[in-house]
Amino acid sequence: MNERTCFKTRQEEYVQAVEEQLERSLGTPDGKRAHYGVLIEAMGYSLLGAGKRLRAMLCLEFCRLGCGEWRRALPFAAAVEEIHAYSLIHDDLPCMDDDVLRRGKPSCHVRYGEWGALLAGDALLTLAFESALRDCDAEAVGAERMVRALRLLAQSAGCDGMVGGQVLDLQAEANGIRDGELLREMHALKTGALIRASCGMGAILGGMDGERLRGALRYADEIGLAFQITDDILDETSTPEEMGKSVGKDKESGKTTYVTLYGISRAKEEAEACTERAKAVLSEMGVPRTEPFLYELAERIVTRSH
Ligand code: GRG
Repeated sequence: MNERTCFKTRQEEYVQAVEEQLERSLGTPDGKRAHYGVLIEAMGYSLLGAGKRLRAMLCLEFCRLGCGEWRRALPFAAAVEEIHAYSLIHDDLPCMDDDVLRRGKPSCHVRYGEWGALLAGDALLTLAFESALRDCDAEAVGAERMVRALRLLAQSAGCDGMVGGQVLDLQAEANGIRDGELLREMHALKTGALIRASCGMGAILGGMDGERLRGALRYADEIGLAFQITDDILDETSTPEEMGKSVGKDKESGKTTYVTLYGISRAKEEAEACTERAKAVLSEMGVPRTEPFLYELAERIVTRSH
């Protein structure tokens, strides 16, 4: 098997397992939710069967590298995808980015109305913690690791992470960011924090500590930045059909991005430099080339078309 086939096989295995876990976590075994079924429908609409599952794959792969038992991390990988789905629903609301297209279909509020989308997002955020605690194999994982993993997730999703980054973004839109450092800080929080939590949780659940855990977090920071720079480039160069969401909005609204600050070719160079640094971190951590998944994932983040 060559590296490409190897990657695809593992990717498919991870994505399928995550989809199944997400369906389980939304499930209604006792049927008690019938009277508010529309809420569950809206949550499923935005959560299931779509998205690249990048964050989940990072969590599973770091756990596998740590202990070989990637299925242990499944409830946590699903949790990070649930939080990611909530953030996309809320980000699309008229009071935020006001977007009508997400993952190739009408945004949640277009389909279920504003309060439906707001509550579906709220419920996904809380479901993340409920389902991770409910579905995790506490004996195999160990209480201490569970707590450390979920603490990292909560910190990364909240005011010192994704939500804080969203606030910086909205303020920047009003005031206009002109500074590369501030742009970097905003993205490290808004997009980077959940990617950091994904890698960090996987590493913790897989038993990594000290230098190896720090390595997982450094890898996350590099690919997180590469991911965001690439998103800015694709916003200029791609189409709504390819991306499954509106494009060109940054330019239209005069928003400062890596592309407006540095131009496309320097932005590309910067994203590629992040990828190289991410791969160097893996080498330092002792991840052998015979385990190519995370090396290849880092590359795919900058060569992706959506
Ligand atoms: C509303 C609290 C709150 C936060 C919103 C993540 C976010 C913060 C907003 C999304 C805005 C955006 C498009 C950011 C660019 C990077 C990004 C998160 C893209 C979407 O992630 P992908 O490409 O999506 O991994 P899929 O659909 O593949 O899961």
